[in-house]
Amino acid sequence: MFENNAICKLLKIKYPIFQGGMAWIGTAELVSAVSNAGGLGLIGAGHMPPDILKKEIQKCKGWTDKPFGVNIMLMSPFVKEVMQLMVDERVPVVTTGAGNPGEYLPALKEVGTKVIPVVASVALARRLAKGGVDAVIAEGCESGGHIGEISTMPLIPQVVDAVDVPVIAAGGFADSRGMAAAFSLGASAIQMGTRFVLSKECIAHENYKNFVLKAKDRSTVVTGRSLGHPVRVLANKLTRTFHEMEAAGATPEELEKLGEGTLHLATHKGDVENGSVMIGQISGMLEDIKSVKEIIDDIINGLPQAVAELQSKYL
Ligand code: TUI
Repeated sequence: MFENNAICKLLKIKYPIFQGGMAWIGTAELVSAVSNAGGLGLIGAGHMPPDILKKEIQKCKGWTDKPFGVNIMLMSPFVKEVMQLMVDERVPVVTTGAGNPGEYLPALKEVGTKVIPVVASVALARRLAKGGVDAVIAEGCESGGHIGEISTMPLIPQVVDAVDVPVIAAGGFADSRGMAAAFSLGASAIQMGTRFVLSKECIAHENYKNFVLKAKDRSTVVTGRSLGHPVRVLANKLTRTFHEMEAAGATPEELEKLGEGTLHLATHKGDVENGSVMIGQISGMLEDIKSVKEIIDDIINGLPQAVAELQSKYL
């Protein structure tokens, strides 16, 4: 299985499943569990300072002998030092969010690190593929956290047609049916964040997990469109205040200030009313907390049935 899968071959992993690199909760506990289960775990570096990130990398190296990666937010104030750390630590895979990692490519390639940016548009996918990245993650706006404006279904085939590197599909995936759909759109792998939040190994506060378990199909909202950086979160007191202030003509500075520190408040303090509960739209489908290994095994084991059901619709 997956012997000819472009992503499994490129990264030397068993299954073409990435764990989205989530800030604060994409820690060594989750990352090593995903890599040990045959997928690719990714530390969510967010705005983490390099000394803390280094400790997280060292934990991963101790807890798994499989490939893992780091997801780097290009807007982080520490981005230059963090990229140097990737080189020094010979991290196998770097994924990037919110920008163009082009200037860091030569140094990373030099040490054999695979560079895989997250893109939310065809134009950026094309530009980065020409610039020499190893693959691209095309992320639809069904995802949680910072998002683009195009949903997964139209984004994936357009990116697949535009680039000649493998494509990982992200945004709305959580089961075997989704994986079969990603393959049929031309992607070689899926990335999941939301599904792995509801895992035993994820260190998110239990209030966060319980709030996500209660989510229905329409429970998420998008804040920050007027600021030019849309963010998908579960609707709560914070999002209602945000939208009221926005409608009342609050300045971008006032709105930015409202969001400061709110992700940590939700993930670690468990304040799911005043905190930012970033999660994808597929949360509405999820009803259980499983181990990472169960999550991955269930998707892989369910794949033949999902494909058989596809065929039953037309054969
Ligand atoms: O990065 C994400 N999602 C994230 S990062 C994050 S961390 C955070 N921490 C504290 C407060 C707020 C956030 C939470 N969620 N996804 C990857 C992603 N990248 N989605 C969209 C993009 C993107 C957007 C614009 C990539 C490139 C880009 O380039 C601009 C352009 O010119 O097209």
